[in-house]
Amino acid sequence: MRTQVAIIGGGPSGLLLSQLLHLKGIDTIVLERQSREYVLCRIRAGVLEHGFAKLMREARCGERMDREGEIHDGFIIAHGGRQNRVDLHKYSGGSSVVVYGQTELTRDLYEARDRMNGVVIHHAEDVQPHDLTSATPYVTFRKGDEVQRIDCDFVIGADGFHGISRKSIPASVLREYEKVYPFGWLGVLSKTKPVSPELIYVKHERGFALCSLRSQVLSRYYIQVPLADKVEDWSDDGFWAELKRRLPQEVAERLITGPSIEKSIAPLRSFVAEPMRYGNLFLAGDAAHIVPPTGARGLNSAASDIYYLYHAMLAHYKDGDDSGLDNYSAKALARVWKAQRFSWWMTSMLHTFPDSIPYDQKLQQTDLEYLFSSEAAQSSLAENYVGLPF
Ligand code: RFL
Ligand code: PHB
Repeated sequence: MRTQVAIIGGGPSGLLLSQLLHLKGIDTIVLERQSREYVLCRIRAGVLEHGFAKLMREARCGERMDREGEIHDGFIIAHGGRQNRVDLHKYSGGSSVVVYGQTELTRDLYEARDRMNGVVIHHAEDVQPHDLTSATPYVTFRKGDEVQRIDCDFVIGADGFHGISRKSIPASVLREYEKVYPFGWLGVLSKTKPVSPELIYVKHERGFALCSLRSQVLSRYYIQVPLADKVEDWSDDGFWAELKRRLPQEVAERLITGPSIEKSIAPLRSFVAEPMRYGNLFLAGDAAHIVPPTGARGLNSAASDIYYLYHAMLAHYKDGDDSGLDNYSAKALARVWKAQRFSWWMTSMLHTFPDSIPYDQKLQQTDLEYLFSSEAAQSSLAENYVGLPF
């Protein structure tokens, strides 16, 4: 097989790039290890920044998002018996975010790829890129008993944090920066009316909690749990009881509970791999960087990588201009590190750290007091939450 751009990973990053390039006449093949059903069962992000929504529309995948997604102009931070609203619209110069699930967005991308006869190969095992520093790279994979080969101009590593693309960059070239947090998030999805029309981030001494949503009939809640906890340790009743303990009383009183339709634990981690290019391999999304979900930046950072890559590929194929490809890593990383900083800050301010000393706790309180006493601080939060410009 031959294609112009071989994309490893059929998550949102890989599919979005494939779709955007296809619309400009650039040929791609996407290799995905899992089945489509498996990819669509992973419940992850819920908050999309404005720039991402725009990119979805450009990819002609924005119709359902615009119909069913909710525009949010603000969110609440509950702390120390108070509930403060962050007015995103006011403090970001009129911007907002879209609440629309990653699952739905990925489904829209798959459907668009189907409509255009895009090639997505599922159950691709043992995917391996080769000759990445040559002008003729290729990717091999096994489907059933048969080993196949795709010759290409470029390989895109969009295969998430546990993928193989990053690992094909030699250790002498790759630098990795990592911070592991001593807790995870236990998330529950339930077919219940959300407790609040806007997201509520809760700082509580028993641990962080988040009330989020997917629609007016589908709620998503999270609580901070110790790293050692297993999903099996948490019954639905146990989860709701703990969530209620952490919510402000009047919010807990109106919380509607129900059976969980999904329950999972995600450990919190910050990670960046540099550079994001090696020869003709380009990393994008979680393959190159991950953040703790507190700032809702993960998928949004993937989107800006895809935006830069898409334009770099266009310039290469249409104008013979390689400057975008040459600058890709530096440009993407500059924005990635800002998302890292913001996610680390939100995480540090809102979680309970098992090893914190009273001094640290005072600083956390002061951070929040300063935030809600300073318009400049709220502007900084809002500007980062709605997404820095691409
Ligand atoms: P993905 O989604 O991990 O997709 C990678 C795909 O590659 C496949 N793959 C392989 N394919 C072939 N060969 C191999 N060897 C392969 N290895 C892996 C995988 O099967 C998979 O299908 O990465 P991508 O596309 O870069 O997308 C990144 C996002 O998924 C991620 O950043 C977000 O979900 C993070 N995130 C959030 N981001 C936001 O912007 N806003 C949010 O509100 C938000 N909330 C969240 C989140 C992540 C969470 N978890 C579970 C970590 C909430 C949570 C709880
Ligand atoms: C979610 O709805 O899954 C969600 C929302 C905001 C976050 C993280 C996750 O910061």
